[in-house]
Amino acid sequence: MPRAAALALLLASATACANDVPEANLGRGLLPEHITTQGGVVQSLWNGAWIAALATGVVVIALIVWACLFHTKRKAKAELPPQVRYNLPIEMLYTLVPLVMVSVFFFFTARDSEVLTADSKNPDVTVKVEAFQWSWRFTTTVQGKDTKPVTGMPVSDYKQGPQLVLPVNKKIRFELNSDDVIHSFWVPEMLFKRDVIPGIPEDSPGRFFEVDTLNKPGVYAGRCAELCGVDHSRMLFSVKLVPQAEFDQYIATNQAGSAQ
Ligand SMILES: [Cu+2]
Repeated sequence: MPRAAALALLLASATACANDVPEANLGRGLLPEHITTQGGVVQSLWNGAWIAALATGVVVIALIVWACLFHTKRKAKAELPPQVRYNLPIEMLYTLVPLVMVSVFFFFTARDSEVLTADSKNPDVTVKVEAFQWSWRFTTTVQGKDTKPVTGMPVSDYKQGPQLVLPVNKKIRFELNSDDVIHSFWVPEMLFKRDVIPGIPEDSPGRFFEVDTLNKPGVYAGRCAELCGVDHSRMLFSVKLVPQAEFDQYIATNQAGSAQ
């Protein structure tokens, strides 16, 4: 039964794809559970933005309903109601209120952007991320010592992609490099992604970002989030968060050779 076999294969591959989609619950505004301190900042900004947007929606809908119910043309009177023009208080109100709203959004966005792009200059672990068509190469540096680079190839399951091992409760710096086209480094559970753009200067803020990992050991899927060619969707990788002792052991057994 080739059709049944094909169907079984299709179902198997469908489930294989589904397992790298993080669980998104309504309580977190459909975002996955974050694994970095910075992810927590994004989560609060997201929640706040939704609360503000929903509150605005409630006020606007209430005003529309109020106008419909209490300000309709009376049947008995055929003429137009008094026409009001140049109502200064009203015009002030609908100029100032949106200005205040945009300013509030801007304030919180600017404040959080500062946190998300902060440069501590003394991370515990530095990861050189090299994006290429179509996978990733990760080189981890701890206390000035490099580990052997982990190089991947295009895969259809993130567990078969290159794996980046990182310790929990540590400050990690990602340095982004690309020699071909624009890619985007994205671990959904970090609630953050950053384009990897070829040719921008070494010390440019666009070349790196830092995260503080939380105590949430596990294996998390990562992907390229910028359409970069035919195998873009197969640029999958994983991040494995491990306790410090396990990380130390990983570093000890994967030390780059002295020839480097
Ligand atoms: Cu890519």
